[in-house]
Amino acid sequence: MVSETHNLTKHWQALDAAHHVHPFADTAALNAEGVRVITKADGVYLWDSEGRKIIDGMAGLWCVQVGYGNKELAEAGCEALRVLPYYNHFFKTSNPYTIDLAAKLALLLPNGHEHVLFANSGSEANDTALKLIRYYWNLRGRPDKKIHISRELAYHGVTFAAASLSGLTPMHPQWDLPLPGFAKVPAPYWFGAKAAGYGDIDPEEFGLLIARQLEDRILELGPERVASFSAEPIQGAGGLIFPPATYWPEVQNICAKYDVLLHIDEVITGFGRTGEWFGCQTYAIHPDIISMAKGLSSGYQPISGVSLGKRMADTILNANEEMVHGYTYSGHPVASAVAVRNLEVIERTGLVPRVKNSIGPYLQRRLHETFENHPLVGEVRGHGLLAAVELVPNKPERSFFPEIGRVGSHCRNYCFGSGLISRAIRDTMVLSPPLTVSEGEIEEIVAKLKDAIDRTAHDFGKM
Ligand code: PXG
Repeated sequence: MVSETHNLTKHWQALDAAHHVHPFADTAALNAEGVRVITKADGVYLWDSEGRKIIDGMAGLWCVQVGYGNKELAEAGCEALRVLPYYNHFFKTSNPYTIDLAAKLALLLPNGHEHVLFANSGSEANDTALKLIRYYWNLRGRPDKKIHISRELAYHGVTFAAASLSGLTPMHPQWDLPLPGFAKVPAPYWFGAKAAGYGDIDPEEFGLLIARQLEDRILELGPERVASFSAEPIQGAGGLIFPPATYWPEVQNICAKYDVLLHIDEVITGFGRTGEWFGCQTYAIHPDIISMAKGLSSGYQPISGVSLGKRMADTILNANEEMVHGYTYSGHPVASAVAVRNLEVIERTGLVPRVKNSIGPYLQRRLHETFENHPLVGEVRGHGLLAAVELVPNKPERSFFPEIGRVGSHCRNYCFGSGLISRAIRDTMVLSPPLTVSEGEIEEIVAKLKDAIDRTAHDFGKM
């Protein structure tokens, strides 16, 4: 007998296939397979329309810091919906929710970042950041400084500018990107160094070498033409790339030497993910401009922001002319109210020190214990509640599988089948659970991932 839930799933799958276009999807293939319909969520768990319980090792898309089902955030949103469901900031107006959020962020942000502009997504934040960088150089009488440098394997979003800034090359050809004026330098991906021909270099030396390629690129392009360098403190969607300790200090020296603005994308690393409020604090980075999104509202509402360091704020905010930029929903009152409450919850419940001192180290230790000597695993790496398990054919060689992504997606399918969401980036299994995850839930995640990696190893003749 076909159950009622099953019929409902089929109904939703058919309607979804008929009318809904999915992001980052092969539509025909997805429709043939049928989507998974997620119907509710609580804590670190999701449920699908078949009633299956799934543990979310990715906090949605790296964003649900406080876990699902937080009633305080829901109440803050409901209250704002009742009191002030919408108003804008264009007509010389503001609202208490957005004012509170900007003031709260000014207290949390590093290095004198006291001013924030709001947008609705990480991509919009990065578009905004690049516009502000151009505006800054125009105001400073340096209109030739127009080239934006970023890194290979970077992910900064999908709008024209953010996709151009991104260094994941499959993101470009469908849309004739990157736009002119975008240049790339290599990522400090030490695990891939041997395969890329750098030999048996140690991480510290590799960090310096890669940083100095930024200098070479700036000199090649002409420092007088380079506006900015954009980077995530830790590269997220590019495969969780943790820079060697030597990398960031050298990059900062180079940016200062050639008067290149440093734009830091904290969309994944912000709001406690690395055990500090911002990844900049983890790596002692002093950015001129910061993009943030995701964990700002724990993903409960679409909201993002760009903060200005002193140098940019002093110039842009004293331009004595209208800054011709802003969105209908910049600083939306409901999203702002939810974000303020989210920051309060993160602070009150001590989630940031929890990631730094207890639950982050617990996740890292359990992954190392479980996978360090696994025949399919080349490296376990992580920081805070970000972790990656790199699947390789030969650990000492640090080489990759010939058909990149096949083993990873095979393993990812086993994870999904057993009720764990883990992301496969190329052949690297990635975890980024909610900051509220318990030790018991980490045990469940690790056990399910181990089962999936064991089965994958077996299928590919490694066990
Ligand atoms: N910067 C970074 C560092 C990101 O990770 C964006 C900007 C863009 O944000 P929006 O809100 O425009 O999506 C992101 C987004 C994945 C995945 O599968 C990662 C992201 C988005 C979608 C999927 O890892 N990161």
